[in-house]
Amino acid sequence: MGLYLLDYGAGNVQSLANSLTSLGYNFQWIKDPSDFAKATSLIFPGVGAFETAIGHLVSRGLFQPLKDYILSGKPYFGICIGMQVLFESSAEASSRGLGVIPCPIDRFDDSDKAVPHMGWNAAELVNVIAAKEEGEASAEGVDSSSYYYFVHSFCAKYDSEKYPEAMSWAHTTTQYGQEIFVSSVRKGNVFATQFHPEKSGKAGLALLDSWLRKPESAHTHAPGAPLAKLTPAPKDKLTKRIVACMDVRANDQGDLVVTKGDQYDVREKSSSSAKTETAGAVRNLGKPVALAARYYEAGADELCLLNITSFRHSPLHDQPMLAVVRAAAECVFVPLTIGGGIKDTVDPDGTKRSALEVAGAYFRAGADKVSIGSEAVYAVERFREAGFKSDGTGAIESIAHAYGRQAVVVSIDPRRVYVDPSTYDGPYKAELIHGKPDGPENERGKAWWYQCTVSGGRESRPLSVVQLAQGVEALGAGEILVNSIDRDGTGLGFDLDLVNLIKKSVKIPVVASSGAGSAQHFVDAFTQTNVEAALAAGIFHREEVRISEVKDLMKAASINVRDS
Ligand code: 1PR
Repeated sequence: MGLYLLDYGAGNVQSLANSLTSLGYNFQWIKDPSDFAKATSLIFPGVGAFETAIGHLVSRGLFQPLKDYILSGKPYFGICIGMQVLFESSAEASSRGLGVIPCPIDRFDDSDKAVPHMGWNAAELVNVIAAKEEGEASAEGVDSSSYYYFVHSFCAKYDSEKYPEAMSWAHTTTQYGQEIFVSSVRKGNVFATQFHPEKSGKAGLALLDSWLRKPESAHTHAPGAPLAKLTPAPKDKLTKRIVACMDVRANDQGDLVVTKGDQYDVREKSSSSAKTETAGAVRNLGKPVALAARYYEAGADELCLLNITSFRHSPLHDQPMLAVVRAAAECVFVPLTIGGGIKDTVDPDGTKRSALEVAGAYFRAGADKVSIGSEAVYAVERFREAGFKSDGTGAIESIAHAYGRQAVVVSIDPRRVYVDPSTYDGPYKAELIHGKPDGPENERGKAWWYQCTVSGGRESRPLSVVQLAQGVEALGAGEILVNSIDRDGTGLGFDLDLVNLIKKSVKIPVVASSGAGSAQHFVDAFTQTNVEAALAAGIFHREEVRISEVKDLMKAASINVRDS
C-alpha cells in the first residue's frame, strides 16, 4: 500500500524519482496491472510522445487499469503526458486518450513563436477568488508568482465556450505567444500539470511536497466555479533561459573533469610562463557533478553536460558519463541536457547499440534531453542526398519518435569561412554575411559563410549551418544549440550574425552559445536576436561572472527571467 509511480518505459522518470527521494518520500513502481489495487496514491510522470505513451500503456495492459484507478477516486497526479492522457485525443497521434476530460489536445500554432514551448513560464490560477479565500489548499501548491518548466509541442487550448465541461477542470492557465492553454487541471481526486514540477527547481519541489503532504482523503476537489473567457495579455511570461555548460573529458590521469577550450583547444598553452609545468595538459576546471550542483544552486535555468571526446570511441557498456549524469540528476532539479556520442555504437564484445538505445540509457540515468553533434551533420548529408527523404531510422528521427522532439537537441559546431564577396560564386552565396569586420585582421573586408564541422571541429563538411538547421528541424529535432568555433572561449560575445541566421531559418527554439565574456553579452543576445536561451561555460567556471549578475542585468533591461 502507498505511493506508486507509473513508468511506461520511455522518458525520464528518474527525475521524479530523484525529486521524491530528495523530499524524503518512499515509493514503489507499478510493474503490472495488479499493482494499481495496492496504490493509495499514484503519480504518472509521462514524458515524451503521446502515441508512444498510449502504445506502451496498451501493450503492457495498463491502459484500462489506469483509467479504472482514476475513476475509483484514489489520488492521481499526472505530469506532462500524464496530464495529456486524461484528455480524449491528441493531434500528435491517432490513438485515443483516457477520455476523462472531454476535449482534444492540439498542437501550438508556430506562426508567431517557436514550437516546442520550452522553458520557464507562469501558471495563473483560474479561480483566483477561491484561491485567495481558501489559501494554499485551494492553490494545490501552485504559486502564481513562480515559474515552472514546460517542454511540449501539444497542449489543451483554453476555450470555455467550446469546451465548458472540459475547461471546468482547468486549475491554472498559461499564455504562450498569443495562445492560452490549460497548464494544470484539478477535479475530484485528479490533479495534473502540463509543466514538470520535478524539473522546476525549488518551486516545483514545493508543489510536489504540498500534494504529497496532504492526507489521501483530502484529495477531493469540487468542480471549479463557472469560467470566464480569457483574453491573451500582450506578452506571455516565458522567461529567457540561462544555461551553464560543462565540457567533460578524461584528463591525462584518466579522471573525468570539466574542461574548457579556446576555440575548442582544451590544453594548457605552453606560452603561459606561470604554468609551464602544466603546459599541454587538459585544462581542469573542476568535477562535473560538483559544478552541476553549484550551478543549480546559483540559479541556472538549465544545465548541459557534453562528453567532448565521444567521437573517438564511446561504447555504451563502459560509459563513465552515465554515472556522472546519474549523480548530477540526484542533486539538480532543472533540466539536464547530455551530449556527445549519441550515435550508433558497438560494444567491445561486438554488441551493436543503436543511437536510440544510447539515448535511452541517458534518459534513464536522469537526462531530459540529448544533444546530437556529428551524427546530425551526417544525417542531414544523407537526407539531402536522398532528395529530402528520411526512412525514419536515423538517430534524430528514432529518438524524437520515442521520446518526443523536445528531447532532441542538435549541437552545431560551425566555423566561419571567409571569402571575397566580389569574386565568390559558390553554393553559399545567398547565405553570405557582410557583417562588421570583427574577424581576424587578415580577413577584414571579406564576407563569410558558416561551415559545419564534426568531431569537435576537427573535420569540416560540405554543409552550411542553414542547411544543417533546416535539415535537422525537418528530421525532428526540437532545439538547436549554436556553438561557434571562432568565438568559443574568446569572451568577445556571442556571434550574433550566426545566431540570427539560424534563428531566422527555423521554427524550433535556439540556444546561443560560445563567446560570452560579460553579463552584457547575454543582454545583447536577447535584445539583438530572438533566441530563447543563451549558454556560457568559461566565465561561469572561472567565476568571472555570476549567474545572478547576468539575471540582474537582464531584469534591468526588461528581459523576463526566473529568480531561482
Ligand atoms: O559530435 O555528437 O559526439 O558531440 C560532441 C559534442 O562535444 C558537441 O556538442 C560539440 O559541440 C562538443 N565538443 C567537441 N569538442 C569540443 C571542444 O571544445 N574541443 N565542445 C566540444 C564544444 C562548446 C561549448 C562551449 C561553448 C561556450 N563545446 O560546449 O561550452 O562554446 O564556451 P564559452 O562560454 O567559454 O565561450 P558528438
